[in-house]
Amino acid sequence: MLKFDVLTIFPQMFSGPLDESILKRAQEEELIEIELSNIRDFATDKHSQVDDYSYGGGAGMVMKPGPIFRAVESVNSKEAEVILMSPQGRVLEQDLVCELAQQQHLVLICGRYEGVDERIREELIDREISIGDYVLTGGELPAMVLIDAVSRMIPGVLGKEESAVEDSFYQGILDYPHYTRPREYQGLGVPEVLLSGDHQRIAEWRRRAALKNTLLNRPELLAEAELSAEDEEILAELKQEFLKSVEDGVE
Ligand code: 4HQ
Repeated sequence: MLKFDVLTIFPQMFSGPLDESILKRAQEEELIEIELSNIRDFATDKHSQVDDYSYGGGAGMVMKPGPIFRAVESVNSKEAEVILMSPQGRVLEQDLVCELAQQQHLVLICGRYEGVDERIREELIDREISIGDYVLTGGELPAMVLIDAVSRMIPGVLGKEESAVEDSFYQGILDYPHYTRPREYQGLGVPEVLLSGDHQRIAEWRRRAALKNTLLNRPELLAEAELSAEDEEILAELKQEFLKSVEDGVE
């Protein structure tokens, strides 16, 4: 069981995305637990203030240390990893997702405004994670993205039909194309091999298609991917085919 504690001033944002489909079932089956705490509940003044002006001036509002320190203390757990969602963090990729899925307790802090008081970072945060190089209005959507990606790596969360072993990035390459019924749609067919029932040939076609997809769309992934000697051969062939098609002026 992996517990997520989420600290946010907008806990209502989380109902919806986490309460449908796979994550709903994962919570019902107690494979994961998601507890939302409102940082505002840990404010002590009569206006329940959670932000204040930036020292130095002119830089917008900053989240005050007090409410967040007390919110973290309230979920206190010695083994918990305390994570701040922030564009300054390590970018979330599948290897980090798998590492987080090994943990027992993750505390996710969602900042708003210009960010959090630096003393929160110095004293409370074990790691900072970004979901990508763009600026959002708060850490709530990043926390939901992290919870979704991490939860689906926990054994039992995905059924065998949707197993994580098969999907994109599992071996560091992109997915192969998928087809379903009808067999012909608006004159467009399905590759014959997929209808053949020959599982060996189907597996070979899919591997080749996944490698081609990666070579054409995200070639930089291939340097880090887990590739077999056979994969390397297929890639060499695909590059040859590509060079030939350029010479012939096809692409
Ligand atoms: N923000 N990945 C600013 C992000 C972000 C991201 C979160 C915006 C925190 C204060 N977080 N706040 N990208 O853009 O994680």
